[in-house]
Amino acid sequence: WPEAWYMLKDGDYDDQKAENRMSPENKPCSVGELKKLGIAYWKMDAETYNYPVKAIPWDPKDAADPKLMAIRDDRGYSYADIISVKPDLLPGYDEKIKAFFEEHIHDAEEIRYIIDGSGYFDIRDTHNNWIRIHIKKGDLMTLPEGCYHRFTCDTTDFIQAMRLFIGAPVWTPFNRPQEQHPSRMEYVTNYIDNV
Ligand code: KMT
Ligand code: NI
Repeated sequence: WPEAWYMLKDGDYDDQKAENRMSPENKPCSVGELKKLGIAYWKMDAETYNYPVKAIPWDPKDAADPKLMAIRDDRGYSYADIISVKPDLLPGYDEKIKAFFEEHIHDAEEIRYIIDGSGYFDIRDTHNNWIRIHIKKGDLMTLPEGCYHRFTCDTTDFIQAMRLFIGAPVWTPFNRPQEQHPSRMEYVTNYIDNV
């Protein structure tokens, strides 16, 4: 699992790409806590298998990695493409990085397999605190539908991720507040109220 920690409150840090750990003492977030919030994780072999970065959308049936194919079949993923987030690779980098960092939900699972680089996914715990998850090459992570989250590059300013999806991809973010959104209500029922 990736390293995760509770982060400083918004307004108490200047740089979204910094670790922004609690101080003076780091407050780690355990794998158990992440699982309770609905996060799923697989460690993948991103060294052996290479993916066609330019071919977008790319069909996950072309995956040579048997572990990836098993996850795809088990969870019904039928679409994949690759996004490169880097100032000179992603058109409109500054605006996109800003949009990724707006707190939002989706009406579907968010599935990211990091094939190169690293970055941070922040998710809310049950008390509305931010947990910062440092994902890097070889991490495949899913966030459930309706889970408030945001993304930023880290100080390396580079991440390349395979985005998987069930059916035709819809990446629409619904920015907070979304308390009446069916996906949010479902998430609250399953992961917040039930603890
Ligand atoms: C997202 O949904 O925030 C992204 O796709 C960001 C890049 S993937 C690590
Ligand atoms: Ni998202």
